[in-house]
Amino acid sequence: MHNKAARLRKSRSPKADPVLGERLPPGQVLTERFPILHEGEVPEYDLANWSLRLSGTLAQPIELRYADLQALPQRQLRCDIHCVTRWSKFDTEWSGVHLQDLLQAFDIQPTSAFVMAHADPDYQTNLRLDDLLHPDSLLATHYAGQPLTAQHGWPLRLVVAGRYFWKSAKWLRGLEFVEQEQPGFWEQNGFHLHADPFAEQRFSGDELDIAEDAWLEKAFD
Ligand SMILES: Nc1nc2c(c(=O)[nH]1)N[C@H]1C(S)=C(S)[C@@H](COP(=O)(O)O)O[C@H]1N2
Ligand SMILES: [Mo]
Repeated sequence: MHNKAARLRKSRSPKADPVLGERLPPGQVLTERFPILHEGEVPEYDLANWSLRLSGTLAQPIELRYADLQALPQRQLRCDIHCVTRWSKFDTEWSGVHLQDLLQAFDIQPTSAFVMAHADPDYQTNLRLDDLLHPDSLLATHYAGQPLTAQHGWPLRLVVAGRYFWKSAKWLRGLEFVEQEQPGFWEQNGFHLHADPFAEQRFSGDELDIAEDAWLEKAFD
């Protein structure tokens, strides 16, 4: 059913761009547009009923409301994003909350090294806690100065700029702190557990090959 990894493997890798050099990870193509990619339908929310649940290896689970996030320091992040289907976009501008600020404000001390991000509709992705605490990661509520659009993850999404963009779960609903790393949705379907774009960690196997234009068939802003 989810043979995306198998399909992407089959195609050629674009050549490195001599001008963009080190900034564009190997095998990526730059786009000015903002592709929209996800499985399933865009969820609809009433913020009155929305919450973000932190659970797992914590002293106790906690449910945060949107207002709790708004009360935290609002941080900016300017970063490049890289999708495993080969598009990259430079200088994206997000704002929202750093996990570190959130943990501090609620006196949460995780005792385990991994996190499963839980998102709607039925989407999970595994991360290292260190990846989420990285300065290039954010719990984002805004893009380019505006609240996220529904399609890009309103009201809350992860941005984990140092990993392929499937790790940046849209419609984030929970962070589960776990002792053992478990594969999330795409990680169970042939994609790499850690997804470093500069190391070209696309697949859980070893070969790399993704159609350079497959992403152009998708929706854009
Ligand atoms: N909840 C959820 N988040 C998701 C996905 C998804 O299917 N569901 N797809 C991921 C993938 S593969 C990509 S490339 C990015 C796309 O984000 P964008 O639509 O804002 O470009 O969202 C990621 N986050
Ligand atoms: Mo993606």
